[in-house]
Amino acid sequence: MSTVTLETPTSGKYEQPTGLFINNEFVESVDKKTFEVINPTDESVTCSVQEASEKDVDIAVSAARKAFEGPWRKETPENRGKLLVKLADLFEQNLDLLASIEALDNGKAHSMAKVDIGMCASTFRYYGGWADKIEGRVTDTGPDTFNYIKKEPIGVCAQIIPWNFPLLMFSWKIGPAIACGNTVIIKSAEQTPLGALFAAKLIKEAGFPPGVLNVISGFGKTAGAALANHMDVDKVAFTGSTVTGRTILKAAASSNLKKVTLELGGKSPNIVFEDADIDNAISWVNFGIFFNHGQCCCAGSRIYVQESIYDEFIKRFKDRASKNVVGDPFAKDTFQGPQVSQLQFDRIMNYIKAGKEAGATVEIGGNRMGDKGYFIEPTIFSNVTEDMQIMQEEIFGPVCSISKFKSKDEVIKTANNSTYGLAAALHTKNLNTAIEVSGALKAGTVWVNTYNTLHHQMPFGGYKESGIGRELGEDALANYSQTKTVSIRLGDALF
Ligand code: TXE
Repeated sequence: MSTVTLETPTSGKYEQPTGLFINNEFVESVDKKTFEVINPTDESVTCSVQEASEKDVDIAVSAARKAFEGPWRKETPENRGKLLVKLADLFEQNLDLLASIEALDNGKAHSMAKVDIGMCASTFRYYGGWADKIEGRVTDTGPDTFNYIKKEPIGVCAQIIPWNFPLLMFSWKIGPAIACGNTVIIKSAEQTPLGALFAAKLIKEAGFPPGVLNVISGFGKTAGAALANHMDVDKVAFTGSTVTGRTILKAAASSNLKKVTLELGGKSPNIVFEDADIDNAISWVNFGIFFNHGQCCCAGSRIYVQESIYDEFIKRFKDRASKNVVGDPFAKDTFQGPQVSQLQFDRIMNYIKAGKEAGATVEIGGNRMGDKGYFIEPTIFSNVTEDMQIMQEEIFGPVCSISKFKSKDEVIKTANNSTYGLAAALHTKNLNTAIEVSGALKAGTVWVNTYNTLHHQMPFGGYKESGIGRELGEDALANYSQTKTVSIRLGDALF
């Protein structure tokens, strides 16, 4: 039940599930409430999906609890791994369709969405491989005791994800949670529920037992808050804004002290030294800010260029960014599609206005594109000062600020002058500069002569107000397991 026939230019007609996926079934919400999904390219209504309320969250949590305390607990690690590998295979088999759904729902270029889906498959397969390699240890405290320390799952995990990489975030969350033996209720973002619902169909096809992975659509203030406040949820993982991250941390603190991991915003510096390969640097600076329409938590939105190459750099960067093809996500050459929603569009346009009013110079862009869909021109500001709003706050759109610096010490200080610490990058041919500056930057990821090149084997997460915990790589397993110490007394009674 609860499906609708949709059509995309790249994949033709397909059946899109619209229900809440609980206990391996697509069901209506208890209140039979739905909400509309808007296509950001033309602002039309794509379809309506079921909206989870607190009551639906309760049902999903009890399904996940029942599965966790029941058959899932007895499942072998090897079988958990096989299920994730099967899901990876199904993502690959449906790669084009899943990418089409992402392009329809989020507005991202179909060609880029295909890369996302490939990365989802890699993530599932990687964590499938980890499932039977999670090991404890034996610790010798003397002949009278035998001690072992083991890793156990945390239990029922709520996962709240954003709209900028709907399915990639889905895979980053689910992969390690399942590898470690937890059960999950994942809530997609209200702007982009379609990919997760289609993936739910694949979860069933892969053979996951009922209740292990539950997928719900709904709003943050209702379904999201219900998950964060729930007394029977053992852990909440969240990716989104720093403001909402704080709300979730407070909800955990005032309910059952559930474990919390947060992947939040950023205002990442991208530094170009005078000895950099300039063509290479321009490519990565352009990709660093304009990839995914600037809707990346790690977007390189503060660009610092050493003064001797500043004039040449800015001229060539403008030229490069002006060639980014903005338009229909389904067109072959499109690099940048529309922003995800009216709300995000308005927020970005307000930041552009604030930049202009503060006296920054618009080098290129600064306007809406067309009169339908949430398209914004790639925008570069120069003549900026550190105290400007556009230099301090996360814009989350195709907007960057560029300024010049004199020395290494000066740029390290300026780059670190942010409450965020998610990512940073530098471009140089000098190995000493690369190592020294990457050591000095206060960020969870530092890229050298590259940008936005994430990999499922490499941990990702924030310093400072950019988050708590790490996703991806082996590190993510720590977010989804807890340590049990077992001490067996072998000697005589002590007391
Ligand atoms: O984020 P929210 P929004 C940043 C970016 C963007 C801004 C606002 O700067 O402009 O956040 O975007 C759920 N309890 N990022 O409003 O509110 C919500 O339903 C529980 C950075 O979309 O953080 C959605 O599923 N959940 C970022 C998710 O949180 C709540 C990605 C994200 O929404 C909730 C997205 C609540 N009270 C935005 N309120 C990144 N780090 O990649 C909302 N949600």
